[in-house]
Amino acid sequence: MGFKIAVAGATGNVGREMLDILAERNFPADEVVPLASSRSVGRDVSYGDRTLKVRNLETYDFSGTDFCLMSAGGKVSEKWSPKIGAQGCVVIDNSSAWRYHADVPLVVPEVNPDAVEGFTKRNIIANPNCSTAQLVVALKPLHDAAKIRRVVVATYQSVSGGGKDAMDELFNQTRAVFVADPIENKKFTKRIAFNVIPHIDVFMDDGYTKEEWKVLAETKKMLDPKIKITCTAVRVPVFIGHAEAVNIEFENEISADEARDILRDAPGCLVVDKREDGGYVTPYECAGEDATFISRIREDATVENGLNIWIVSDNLRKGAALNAIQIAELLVARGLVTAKNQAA
Ligand code: 11C
Repeated sequence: MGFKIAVAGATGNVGREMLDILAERNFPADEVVPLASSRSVGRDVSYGDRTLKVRNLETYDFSGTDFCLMSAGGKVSEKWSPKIGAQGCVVIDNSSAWRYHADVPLVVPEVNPDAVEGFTKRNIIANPNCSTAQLVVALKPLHDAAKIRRVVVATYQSVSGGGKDAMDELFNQTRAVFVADPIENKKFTKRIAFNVIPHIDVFMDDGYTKEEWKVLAETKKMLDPKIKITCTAVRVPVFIGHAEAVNIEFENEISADEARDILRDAPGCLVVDKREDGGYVTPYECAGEDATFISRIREDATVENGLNIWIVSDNLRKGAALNAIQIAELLVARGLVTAKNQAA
């Protein structure tokens, strides 16, 4: 007998990806229940070759459900995740609501799998921000090999990170440019078509954006609080796939060739680094893929032990839905969650 798993926020970009990935990976589920706000109740969503009807998150009884994959935004998660957890259902939350709580594990299975053990306090495990997830998958094996001292990240983030409305805005503005219609900015503060915007999420008092702060705080929580890290997060007119240009300074010597070999063997990483025209991965090619792709690995001769790398991944998959499902798989593999209908 398998698990009963709810997907909250099932009509959103990440929720739909969660349903696809559950089916694709044959997650051992007897029942999958798509949930959303009352506005979306009754809508159809796909789960493999089946069509499921969306049910109401607010009236759903979680007591017989083993997992809730939550991708309904921070406010909904703040309100509902503790209630769902208290009903004995393990919440794997994709929002930023719980990531920074000391008693909530923040987990990327390739990076800090043992942290899942701490989920029982609240029955909540947090999924990182998409730009952090792909970053730590690549940094972890390099940190283990040569100890990272400092990281400087510039992100190039696709509009799907901002949800379906953001994708529609890029599409509509691009079309408007070609047919000479007026350009409307709703989701983004400036035009995104044929432009780049150095602003994701709200501004903080120190001049950084919350997106940049998340990369710092989450990398420290999952990888090592001693790592010095700074970030500039930029939105680019790409539908799916976040890219990152990353400069890394190490405590110990590490060559580009050594780094390439280490990353080739590292879980979740796929090195494509041919040093020729097209011998690297771009966001367009990573959409729909599970791997974190690493290209352009080269030494930075301006510091003692430095490397530059280029990281690309599908932000809706490794950055969100896939990571959440990998966490559920890890809990199952370690016997930390067993199916309620089996125990009965
Ligand atoms: C973006 N990274 O690309 C954001 C989306 O904290 O999970 C995810 C926000 C988060 O806009």
